[in-house]
Amino acid sequence: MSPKSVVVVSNRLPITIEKMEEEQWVNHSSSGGLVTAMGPVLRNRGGKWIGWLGVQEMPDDTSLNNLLSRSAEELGYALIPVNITGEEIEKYYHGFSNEILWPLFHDLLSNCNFDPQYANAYRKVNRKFAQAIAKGTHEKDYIWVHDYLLSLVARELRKIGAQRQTGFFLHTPFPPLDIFMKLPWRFEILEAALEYDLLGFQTERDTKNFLGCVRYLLKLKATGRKNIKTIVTKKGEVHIGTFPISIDFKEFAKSAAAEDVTQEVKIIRQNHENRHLILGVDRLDYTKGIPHRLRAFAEALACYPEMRGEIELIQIVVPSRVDVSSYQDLKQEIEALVGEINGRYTTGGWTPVHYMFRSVSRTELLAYYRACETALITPLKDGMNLVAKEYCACNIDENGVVILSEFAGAAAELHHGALLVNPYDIEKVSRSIHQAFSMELDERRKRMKKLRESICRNDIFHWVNSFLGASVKNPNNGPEVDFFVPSP
Ligand code: GDG
Repeated sequence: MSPKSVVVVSNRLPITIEKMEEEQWVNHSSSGGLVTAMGPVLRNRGGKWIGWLGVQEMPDDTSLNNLLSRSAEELGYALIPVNITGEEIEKYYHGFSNEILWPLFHDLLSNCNFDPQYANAYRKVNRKFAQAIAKGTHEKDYIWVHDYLLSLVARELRKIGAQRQTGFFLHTPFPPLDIFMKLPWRFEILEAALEYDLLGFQTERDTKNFLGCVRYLLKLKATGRKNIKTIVTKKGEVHIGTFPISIDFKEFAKSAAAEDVTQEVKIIRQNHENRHLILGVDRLDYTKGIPHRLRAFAEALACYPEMRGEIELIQIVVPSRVDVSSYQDLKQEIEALVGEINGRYTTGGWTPVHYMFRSVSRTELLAYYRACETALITPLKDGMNLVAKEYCACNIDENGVVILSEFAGAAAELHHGALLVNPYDIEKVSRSIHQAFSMELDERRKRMKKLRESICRNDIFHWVNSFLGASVKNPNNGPEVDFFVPSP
């Protein structure tokens, strides 16, 4: 009998590919937290990753095979691509996933476009993922599916008669009943979710929201232990738990202390001598609350004149979905606000907002984390927000302040050390900016130490181990291999 291995399924594979001259395809490995965390679970243990390559034009068979075997060799596990057509990307990815589920799950109902055409494409692509799983994995493999784009995969697996043990982790928040009720496909999404064997959410609030929807809409009650609940459906048992995602804390702390980052920190400090630097880093997305943050920063300059000439906001916005018109509108709104603030307050030698619309290298990002006295992280809603955790891990001098939205998943863990704010409350955010600016070193240290200790304890390896650990609570359920990952 084949051994049980872990198979990760996500919309995107952990590599990106690009066509060079002479029709040659090249691959680059991605280096996100999930890829780092899953490496030790998959590598040399028969592990596999299933996902889309991110290109509409697929390489021909020979180039594709070469590319995948080269990548598999580098990563130490197999890659199985799912082919998605241009029209499917429009309707499944941009449509159902990003015009319906993404805004709905972030409580932003007015951003939803409930176009009925999108639902079929979503089902069809989830079916394609199920087919790739059925074809590319063993019956005894453990299938770990990620995120809102693939909520129907377990149901599709059953429909095509493929028996697999499955787990699902939702990286976004799960909305409260009042919001979820508005989804025209609410029963289908909930019922399909209950076809997984284990469902994981970022925070207790998300888990409670999900259980509340199941209780009200499907009349099913959860029972069981404190941290893992069980729901019995016609199909069997589903386990539900909270597993807050994290980062490779030690790796971030180590890289932040490295020479290249230290040099970069010096340059940033020289360019902003004697200033209190406040950092914002976000993908261009309306959930991140960038305009609200800029208004709060302007309010702080208006209310606390002693901070003028002393504080500077460095706002990095990473381009994302720039071909979507609402995202272009958001970019224009941000740029108009930056222009207004700078136009109003700039003096010779002092510019209040430094705005970058591009992604920065990892070295640069870590240097900004280290160089800035305060992180201003104010999403309107966020599954977790890894920037908050990365900022703390890189704050090796332990003197930074985190101002954090109470609607970021990270607030559940970081509320003891961070200054929590409601991002819609411009006055409160502005007061918190002033509080961070005036905070004594002793208090900053006390708060930052707490934050760092907690993130170090609950790192990404802890997250993987708790999810996979919960999947084996039932011995017939989870992977048999010794998959536990030691924190390096
Ligand atoms: C989803 C959920 C949840 C950002 N700019 C640059 C850069 N980054 C990296 C950061 C961080 C990541 O991107 C962003 O992570 P977030 O957690 O903030 O947000 P989402 O992308 O929205 O992710 C979220 C997450 O899934 C995990 O479950 O926390 O709530 O929405 O790692 O470092 N990296 C580099 N240059 C940049 O300019 N190199």
